[in-house]
Amino acid sequence: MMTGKLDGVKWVDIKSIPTENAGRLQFFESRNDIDFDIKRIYYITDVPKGTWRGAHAHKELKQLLFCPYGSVTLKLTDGTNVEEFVLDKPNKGIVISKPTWRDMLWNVDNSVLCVAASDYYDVDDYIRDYEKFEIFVGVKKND
Ligand code: T46
Repeated sequence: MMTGKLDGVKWVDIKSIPTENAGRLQFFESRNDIDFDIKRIYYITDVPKGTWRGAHAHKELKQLLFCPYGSVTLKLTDGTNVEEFVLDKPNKGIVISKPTWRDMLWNVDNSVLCVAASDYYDVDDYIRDYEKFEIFVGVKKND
């Protein structure tokens, strides 16, 4: 997997251990595994295959996104470069730490998208207009 086109976006290996009785256990910790403190966890469920969500960016929020069940494609752009990341393993996550426009596609019914976020919910941190995002990141002039 190659990353690098998008500044502030990177794959993270989530620690995953086999457990004695059955199965595997995954875990991560603030600071030890990801470079921000987690203030909020949310997760998206009950979404049919083929659904797009997202269409926004965050001004300040940092997030670790992962999909412990199913498959979700993240289509990300910084306003210039576009990259797609498929989240389909419980031990693979994407950290987004700079303003990045995101669209998410559900590839499998009922895939669970989980997010560990650096801050509480703040409606003012969202940019939901693509042109305003381009101005915010400086790829377009505000005229
Ligand atoms: C993101 C992607 C990956 C809350 O009230 N509290 C919360 O913590 C969150 C995350 C959402 N909401 C409300 C706001 C909306 O009325 O839940 C509703 C659905 O949120 P939204 O349309 O933003 O959902 P997505 O799937 O487009 O985006 C979500 C997150 O909002 C966003 O931060 O990065 O997942």
